[in-house]
Amino acid sequence: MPRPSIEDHCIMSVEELYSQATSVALKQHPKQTDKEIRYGTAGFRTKADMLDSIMYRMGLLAVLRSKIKQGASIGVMITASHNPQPDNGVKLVDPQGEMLEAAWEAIATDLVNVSDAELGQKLKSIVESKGIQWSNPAHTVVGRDTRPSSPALLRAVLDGIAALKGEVVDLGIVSTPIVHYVVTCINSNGAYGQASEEGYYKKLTDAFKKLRPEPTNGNYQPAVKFDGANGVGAIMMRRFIELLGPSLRVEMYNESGELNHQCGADFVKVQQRPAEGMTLAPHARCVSVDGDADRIIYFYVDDNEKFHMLDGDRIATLVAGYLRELLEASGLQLDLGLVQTAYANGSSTKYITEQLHVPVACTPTGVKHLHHRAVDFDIGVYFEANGHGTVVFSSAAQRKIAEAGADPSLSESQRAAAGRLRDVMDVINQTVGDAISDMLLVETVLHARGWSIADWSAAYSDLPNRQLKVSVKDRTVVTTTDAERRCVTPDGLQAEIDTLVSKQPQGRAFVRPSGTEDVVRVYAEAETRTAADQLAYQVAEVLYRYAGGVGPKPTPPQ
Ligand code: G16
Repeated sequence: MPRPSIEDHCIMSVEELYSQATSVALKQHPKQTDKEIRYGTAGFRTKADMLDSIMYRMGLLAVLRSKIKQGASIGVMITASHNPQPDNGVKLVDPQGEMLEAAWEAIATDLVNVSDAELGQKLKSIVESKGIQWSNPAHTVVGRDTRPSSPALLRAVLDGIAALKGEVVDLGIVSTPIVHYVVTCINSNGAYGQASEEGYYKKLTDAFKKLRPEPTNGNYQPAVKFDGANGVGAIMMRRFIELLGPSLRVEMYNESGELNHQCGADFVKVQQRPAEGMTLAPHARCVSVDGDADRIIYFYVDDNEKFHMLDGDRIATLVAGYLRELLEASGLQLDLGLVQTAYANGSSTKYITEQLHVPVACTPTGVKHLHHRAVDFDIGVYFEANGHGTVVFSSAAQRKIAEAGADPSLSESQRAAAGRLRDVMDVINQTVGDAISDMLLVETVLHARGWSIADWSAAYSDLPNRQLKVSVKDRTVVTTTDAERRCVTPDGLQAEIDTLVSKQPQGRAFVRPSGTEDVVRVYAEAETRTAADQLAYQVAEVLYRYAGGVGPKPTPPQ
């Protein structure tokens, strides 16, 4: 539909806009199903052909969200990230680049589930109950991943924004972190950086190159093999390669096949093997990103072709250890903490607390939860084991770091450490987990330490672990507590899991419903590979029985 003009805005009353929103829904974006859909771990996600009306309504909601934030820009990202290519999804980004506020997730769920005929009434009730000032402007920033379904879904989002007369900046095909970055830049009037895709590339690469005038150091070699998951990460990396020049040589793989198919960060993490389509070489650093480039996993094969994975836990420990050293060297008294989820390998948590002496917090899955907890620290490092995470610095910490870099009362080495901390901050996309920013951060730390990937891997040994998925009739029958480490329902399931776990040395296992796929996830770790695989299978088997499994039953490990 045509974009609104200023005249339209003045002429149409609020009531007319509600009825226009309803009529566009009925004529162009009718509701496709009565099955309830919820705003999950990372927005709405399902098969792409079920999403048109949801996209339209999220366009409407983005306008209301911007109005309640006095016209601040709100991001809309069309992506299903790690999910298979036929899926798609949408998530909203709040003004400071953070995920949508939890209370509005419920509003979003309500809005997409009402009938078309009730849509105008629902919009009215949101506006009235939230006290939204209709006269406020509304600005949105929209991006999409490379899925074939994304252009049509974008049109639905734009129709939703237009129906309520919102303004839109369409970034085209970009990663999720770029949408978060641009939203933050616009709303900070440029204080966070230049509000464009090009501004993003430049900020990260300038900071990265500044931190390593010489590309080599000790065992560190400036070369990586990059698995782009056949998605937007590969497109972005091409631009990074031009700007990085010799400071980091990047060999590209998986640029244009089926998205996330046998490659990408989720495949490598869950399957515990290299992405397909890559030419491996002993000890070469390989990185895999996911479908919207907000997660990253490192891996390599050794001289015996044995696969080694360095996941989000490893990145978190590497980064937290380095930041702690810089803090000590600069004499800055800042509170550093690390946030993980139940998926964090038991060895990583032990290493962080016992060797690094950095406090650890645990939250439910979903970067929104980790981010929320991380901002309680002056410097909060948060990572999910699946490679999703970043570092956040409080405003006070940023100010103290900047001041220390120029404080004449400090020694030269203290000032240098504070200056380095300030430059490291610029490589980090603090707004959200960002695969490429995280990669540049890891490369910065490895370079500073003069480490090869094997040196990094030697810090501690992961407990063998296994993740499985179980399909059940209704995954909401599984509910959890204690940061998803224990399940509450179905009755009796946790007691069975406890019994199974108690039989395995260093055993740990949990189950939780996925917020992005129609499955219940199982995680198990134990002292040996065989024990971890066996425990995961046994837990999947009891889950299948207690939670109404459908389709093929879990099969014992070979
Ligand atoms: C999303 C979330 C992550 C979460 C992942 C899996 O990642 O942003 O925080 O770990 O889903 O969630 P679940 O286990 O609930 O399906 P992505 O990369 O797919 O957006």
